[in-house]
Amino acid sequence: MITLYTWSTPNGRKISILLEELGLPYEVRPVNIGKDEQFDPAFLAIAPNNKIPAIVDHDAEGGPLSLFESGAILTYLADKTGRFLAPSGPARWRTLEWLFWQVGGLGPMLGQLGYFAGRAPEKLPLAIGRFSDEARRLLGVMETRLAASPYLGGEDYTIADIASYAWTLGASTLLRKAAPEIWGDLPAVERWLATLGERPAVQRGMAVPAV
Ligand SMILES: N[C@@H](CCC(=O)N[C@@H](CS)C(=O)NCC(=O)O)C(=O)O
Repeated sequence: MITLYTWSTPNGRKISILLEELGLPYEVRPVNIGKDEQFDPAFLAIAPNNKIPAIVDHDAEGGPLSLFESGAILTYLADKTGRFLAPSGPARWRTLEWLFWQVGGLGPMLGQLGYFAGRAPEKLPLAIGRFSDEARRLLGVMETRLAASPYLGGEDYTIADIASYAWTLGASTLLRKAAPEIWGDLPAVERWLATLGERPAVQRGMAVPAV
């Protein structure tokens, strides 16, 4: 059994989508970050960076294993099951480069844009301009990649796609409303979003946590 600590955000949904794809049994522990539950000492013992997602795999080799950081969790679950990440060779590294691109680039830039263009009490044009330029650039990089291959890692659907789905969907809807300039001509990204959005496991994972 796996315990998933999560909330209704794109980073949390990466893990629920993968768990649904894998069909692994898991229980959900919602961590309401709007109520500062991420600072609860019991959660910090598992996730010292006070951010969701985190997991505990109670059946890990050698005893229960806790993990935080979505990229580490996705890689761990993919390796544990032998699915959605090649075990070796170029296909593995293509997937991991796009996974790291998402975790270090797309996610943080869209997250900052969401704050400055949406939730911030004061609208700062310099910050909004900086992060919308980066968002537009990153979506353009994604468009170039997906115009050349069906999935981010190449021919197959992998954890790189799973990591990017909820963030890109958010960029195409809520963020695009707040900062329309980020969404240019992106037909390959739109095709990819539609393909992933049709997967039942993606739909189920996007509904976690049920709060
Ligand atoms: N690099 C982390 C980012 C996780 C993250 O930013 N989580 C947000 C929700 S999407 C969070 O828990 N924020 C709470 C806080 O910052 O206190 C990962 O990929 O797991």
